[in-house]
Amino acid sequence: MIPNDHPRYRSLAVREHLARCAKAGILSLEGLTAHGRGEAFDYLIGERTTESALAAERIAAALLVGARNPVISVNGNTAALAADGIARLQQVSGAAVEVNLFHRSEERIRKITGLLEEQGVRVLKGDAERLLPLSHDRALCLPGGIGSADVVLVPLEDGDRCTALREMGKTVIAIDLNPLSRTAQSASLTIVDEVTRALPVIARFCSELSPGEAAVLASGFSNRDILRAALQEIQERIAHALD
Ligand code: PTJ
Repeated sequence: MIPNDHPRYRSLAVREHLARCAKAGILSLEGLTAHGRGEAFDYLIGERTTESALAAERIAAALLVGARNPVISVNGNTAALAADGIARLQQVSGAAVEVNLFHRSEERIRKITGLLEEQGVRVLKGDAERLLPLSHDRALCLPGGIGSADVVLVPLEDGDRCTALREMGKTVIAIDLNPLSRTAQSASLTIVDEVTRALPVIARFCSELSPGEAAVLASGFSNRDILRAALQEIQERIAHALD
């Protein structure tokens, strides 16, 4: 039982929730360690949406609303933390949602799909095929989903799939608290923010942007500049940590 006056109440409650999701077979055990890495980077950005993240979230909305066939790829961590955020983003962006797992089993796919559907997400189903040039199971995806997507949103990605998707000509939007990760460096656009904070902001921009604004934003951004700004914000925070 976590006392709700504990200064780290939210963080502890999220950990407890994720531990329950791991016991229920939704989150992989490895997902717990991935969450810990994310928490460490979240400290470094001040556990808030930074200016550079906000700018990236606006561009992400522009890419999603301007896409022909946008797909949100959901893994165990994203489903456990943000099924409601995925539902809202699907509503406003019209994106399809596909479950894609590193530690893949049919049982986990079924459980994660159930969790998402409870929140109102329409989840793509069908026979996954090995469409990506990868030796692990993230290669498996649906021909009518990630297989034919032009824009793919990948919260908490694991690196090499991001590169594979880009080599297939797709625009990849990553949400990753670690601006130094291979995913962050190889995505078309990286949002350095916590997934539960990022998704509602992207959804809000999806409703607010005019088609003209979206077209301008989607065509003129540099991920290197966005990552540079994110690193700069971390450096400044560290420099002033003891002030
Ligand atoms: O559910 P599965 O089987 O597909 O497995 C999912 C995990 C997360 C285990 C898998 O994709 C993995 O191993 O990911 P990595 O390589 O650990 O990368 C996860 C990245 O997400 C790391 O850079 C973390 O810093 C970051 N991260 C962790 N939690 C969050 C996060 N980014 C945003 N929001 C978070 N809550």
